[in-house]
Amino acid sequence: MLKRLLLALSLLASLLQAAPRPAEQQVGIVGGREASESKWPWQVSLRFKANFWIHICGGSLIHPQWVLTAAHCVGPRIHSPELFQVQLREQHLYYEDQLLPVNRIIVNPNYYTVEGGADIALLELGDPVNVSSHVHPIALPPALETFPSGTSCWVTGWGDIDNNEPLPPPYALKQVKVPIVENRLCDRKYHAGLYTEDNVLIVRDDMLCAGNTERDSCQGDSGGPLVCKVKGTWMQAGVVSWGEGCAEANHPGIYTRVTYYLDWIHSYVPEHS
Ligand code: 4AZ
Repeated sequence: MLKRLLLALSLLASLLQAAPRPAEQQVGIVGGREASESKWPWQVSLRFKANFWIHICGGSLIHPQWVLTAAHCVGPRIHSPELFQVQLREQHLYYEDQLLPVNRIIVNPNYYTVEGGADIALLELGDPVNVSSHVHPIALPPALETFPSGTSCWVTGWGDIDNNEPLPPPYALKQVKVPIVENRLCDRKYHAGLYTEDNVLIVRDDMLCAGNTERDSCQGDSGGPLVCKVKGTWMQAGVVSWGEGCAEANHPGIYTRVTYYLDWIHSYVPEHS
C-alpha cells in the first residue's frame, strides 16, 4: 500500500516536472522576456570550436576592439585564442552568424575558481568593429559607484531558462530586470545554505549580488553583462559569474563587480576609442 502510494507520488512528481509552463513564463534567462532588437547593443556571444562554433558564454563589448567576459569561460587553463570566436549582437543565436576572431585572451591573474573571485577576463578582437546604433560598447562605471539596492539593473543572455532547462530554439536573446542584493545581506543569505563559518566571506568585496526566485541569470549567461541605468546612463555593474543554482531561494546570482577591476581593465583597454 505504502509502496503504491510512493509510486503514484513519484509518477505525479515527474508529470508535474514535465508539464509545460504557461507561455508567458517560458521565457527568461530565468523570468523576463525576449529582448527587443534595438536593445543591449553591447551583448556578445562567446563561441568555442567544437563540431561547430558552440555558444559557451556571454560577453560585452566595452571598446571597439575589446570584449569583457568571465575568467571561467576561458580559463584558468590557457587556451589558444584560435579556439574562440565572438558573435556581436544577434537576436537569435546561430541564425545569422558572422563570427570574429579573437587575437588575445587575458585572464585575471588572481582567478582560480569562481568562488575565489577575480572571475574576469578580456578578449582582444582581431580588428576593431564598426560601431553603429545596433552594435556599440557599454560604458564602464565610475570607480565609486556601488550600485545600491533599488538601482535599476538588467541581465541579458542566451542561457538556461531554469535549472537544467536550456533556452529553446529559435534562441532569442532574453532580458530580465534583477533586484540588487547588498553584499552583506547576500553573504548572510549564502551562509544560511552553505556550511561555511560565519566569519568567512562567501560574497567577497569583488562580487555583487542580484536576483530572486523569479528573476536570475543561469548557466550559459556566464560572462555576460549586468547593466544598470544610473542618472540616465547605462553602465556595466557586473559580469555573470556564479551562484547556487538559478533563482533558488536565498541564493541570488553572483556577479564580478566591475568597479573592483577598473584599473586592471584599463591597463589593457584604452579609455577612449
Ligand atoms: C553557471 O553555472 C551559473 N544564478 C551562472 C549564473 C548563475 C549560476 C550559475 C546565477 O554558469
